[in-house]
Amino acid sequence: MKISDAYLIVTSPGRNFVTLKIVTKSGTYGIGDATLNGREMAVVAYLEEHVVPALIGRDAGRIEDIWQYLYRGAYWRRGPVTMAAIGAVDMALWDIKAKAAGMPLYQLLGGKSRERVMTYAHCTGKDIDACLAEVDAHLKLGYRAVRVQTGVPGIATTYGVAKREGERYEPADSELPAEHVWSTEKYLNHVPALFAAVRERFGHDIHVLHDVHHRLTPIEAARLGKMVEPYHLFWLEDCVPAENQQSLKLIREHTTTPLAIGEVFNSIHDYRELIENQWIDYIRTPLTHGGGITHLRRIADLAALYHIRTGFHGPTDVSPVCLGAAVHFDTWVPNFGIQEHMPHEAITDQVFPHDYRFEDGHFLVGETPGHGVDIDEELARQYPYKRASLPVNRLEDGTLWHW
Ligand code: CS2
Ligand code: MG
Repeated sequence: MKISDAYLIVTSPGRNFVTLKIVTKSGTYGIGDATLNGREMAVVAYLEEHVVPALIGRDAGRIEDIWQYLYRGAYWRRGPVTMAAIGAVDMALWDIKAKAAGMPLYQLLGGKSRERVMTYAHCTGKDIDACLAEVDAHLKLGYRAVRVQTGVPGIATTYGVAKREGERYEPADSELPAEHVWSTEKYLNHVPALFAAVRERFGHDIHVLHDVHHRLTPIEAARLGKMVEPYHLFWLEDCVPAENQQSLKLIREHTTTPLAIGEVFNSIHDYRELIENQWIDYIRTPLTHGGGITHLRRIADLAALYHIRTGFHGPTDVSPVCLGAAVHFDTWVPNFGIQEHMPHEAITDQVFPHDYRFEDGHFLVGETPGHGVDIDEELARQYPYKRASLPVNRLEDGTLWHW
């Protein structure tokens, strides 16, 4: 299974995606997602300049050795660009190995631990009523878990809420970062009423999630966690930036609201203190950004020792390739929690044909050998890359804040 070719496909069917294709001498190929939202071309350059030339001629079956070669061997370790590049290689190699074995990927990982993968949907609205209507619509689609976000009175733009009716809040559409305004005070005064309204209208049987997008200080996050305890969230996500892992200790000491973190993490070392001290409940890193299946498996196994479960990031900037591989991982991993599901646009799904299915609020894994996702390269060529940026965030006085 010698690697004879490897190349990048950059396409923008609705938004930018970077895909690595690795081809072996026998003709068997695998694909991996290398998309890093707003930094796509940095990963392309890393792969094309430093990784692809070193892959040619290697045995595609030596997944572990190639992972170590790209991680330890590189001297410059970790970071989102490096780990997304390694993640794409790893995903493509697991795809090749599973195809060569004639098995769907989940079989190679150890087989099914469950029949279906619970997902959560995004429900956002400019105000509480609009958000409740979204929850209603998603429950009718079969979802059992909903992430709720609303506009905050007095703030023009809020994370998770689209600018105009009928629009998605993602993708980032401006070439340079748009500027958003944030007020922690206004947000904290408003947000508990959202959860109260959801519980009052829909009762206590559904799972309710919320994303703070790193905007609070530890003591503010502790206050929020405590205030919303009566509404028993499934999780409170990214309530603080976690460069300082000890922040989560402070929050944990004040509240029983479950905490999820890690969509911007890329290494087991970003999690180590959080996991070993049981300061969190869910790990969020998607396969692409965390160095692929090989590395995420290690993080999930460490987490399992401490009753911590997976809740992988699955917004539209995680391509169907990563999502498809995640559905296999989720089907196997013993300490699965939930999978984020933000449906891709129809044209994205056409460029990336796949065999995972969505039914009744759950993903169902496919039986095609490999991870079950392919790329239509001819169609992909019709959607050229366009530079796009995520926004930045400022406080009302102009101070640059966390986005
Ligand atoms: C979000 C993402 O899905 C989530 O939880 O935090 O939409 C995030 O903003 C984007 O993936 C950034 O690339
Ligand atoms: Mg998030």
